[in-house]
Amino acid sequence: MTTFEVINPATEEVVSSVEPTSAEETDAAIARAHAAFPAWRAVDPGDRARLLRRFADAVDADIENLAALEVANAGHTIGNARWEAGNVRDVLTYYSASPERLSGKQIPVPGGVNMTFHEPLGVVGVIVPWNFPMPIAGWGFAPALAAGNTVVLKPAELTPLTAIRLGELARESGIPEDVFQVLPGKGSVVGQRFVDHPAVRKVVFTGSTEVGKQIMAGCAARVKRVTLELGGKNANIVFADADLEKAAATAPYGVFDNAGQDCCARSLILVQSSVYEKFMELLEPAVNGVVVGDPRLEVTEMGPLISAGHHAKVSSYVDDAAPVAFRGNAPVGPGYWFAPTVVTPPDLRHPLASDEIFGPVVAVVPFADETDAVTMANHTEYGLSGSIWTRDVGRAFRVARGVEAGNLSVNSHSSVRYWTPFGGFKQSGLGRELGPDAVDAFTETKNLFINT
Ligand code: TAP
Repeated sequence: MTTFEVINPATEEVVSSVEPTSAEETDAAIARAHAAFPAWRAVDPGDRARLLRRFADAVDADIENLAALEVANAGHTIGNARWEAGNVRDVLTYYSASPERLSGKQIPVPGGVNMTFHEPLGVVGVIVPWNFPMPIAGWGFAPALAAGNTVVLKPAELTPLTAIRLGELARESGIPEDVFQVLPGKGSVVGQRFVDHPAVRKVVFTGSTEVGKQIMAGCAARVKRVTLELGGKNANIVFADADLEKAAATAPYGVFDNAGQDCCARSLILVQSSVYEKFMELLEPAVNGVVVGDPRLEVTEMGPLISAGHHAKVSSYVDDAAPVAFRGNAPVGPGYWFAPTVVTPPDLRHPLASDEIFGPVVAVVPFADETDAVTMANHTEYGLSGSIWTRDVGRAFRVARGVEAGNLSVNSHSSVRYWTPFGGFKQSGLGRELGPDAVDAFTETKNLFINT
């Protein structure tokens, strides 16, 4: 089978070539994972916990190497790539506590004793996109393995290198080869087999809403469990009473981080009309200050877009007719560079205000009052995350309760903390990853009654 080339998006050079997994090889890997399941679920909880901690330690010892791979493969800045590898370590460590805490309940019933068990599902298929190849993989495989499932993992075709390395590190840590397998290849081949193969009991998918819908439909045909993390068009709501300097200084990092290729990117800034002009004055130097360039350099804050195709898609939004307010800087020459761009569409029906562009393009739109802000933030069918900037605590709570999104932050742009649940409302997905309850998504509750 012909290999596919892995391209460095900052240089357009070939980094490596990878052999894609065929449909037959995928089926064989799923069969091995299915055969490995009884022994893996029978591993003593303490031993399974120790194996996951060893895996976490191996990731920790390999952080510089994993980060360098991600810089070369995905164009992530070295600072971000180190954080991403560290996140896999932390998520593995966090869920290494789970095998010893998978306790059920004893429920009082008449006539006997009743207890519940949390049983693993079997083979779990994890399908990962190219925007955060390491963390998104870890959010799926760590709780799945902790609960006693075996895992087949498909990285995105554009970014397979860190997933392949994580597979090696798992084996070096003593996780049996068939318990955690990494299968690079096409979504339409490998990913589709995860959906269609009856031995795969659950699919965890992160990616576009369009493919997510296909996966959900395919899983429905087999009543297969599914977790979906899909797109977002997230509002950053700035009220007149906010610390405007701070809101404007941090707004670029809420959307341009990872070159805007982030389902949590705050790509719609809603600003109360009374401070709109002031906010725009403050935003311009902040956007100009974003350091875009060689992702290997410690000072760099934003790298390139992932591919030529994606560059063309993002560029199509910023044509000559686009209402561009101002743009930051970007290198010229080889690499899929795109300057941070601020646009001012006339209303929320404009594609710049409603589409998930998944690039460094942010729309700024004024609003009148609190009710207006909530209505505007909810105009989209997405509902993943968002920010609220205000000094009024009551308003912060009212608006946070009113916005239909899974992850909100007040006076901050952060969405992901591995201790807390992450996921979307509406078409942003189904189910939650991370946090104390994520392991539940990888188990079935069994009820047992004993007649006494
Ligand atoms: P998708 O096509 O959704 O790809 C995501 C993952 O699903 C990849 O591993 C892909 O494999 C796989 N896949 C594709 N078709 C599949 C199928 N029929 N069955 C099973 N798996 C399949 O996303 P993309 O093309 O990379 O990006 C397109 C747009 O999606 C972006 O512009 C952005 O708007 C959105 N996106 C959102 C997210 C998040 S975090 N929500 C992440 C990435 C992209 P291949 O690599 O072989 O295609």
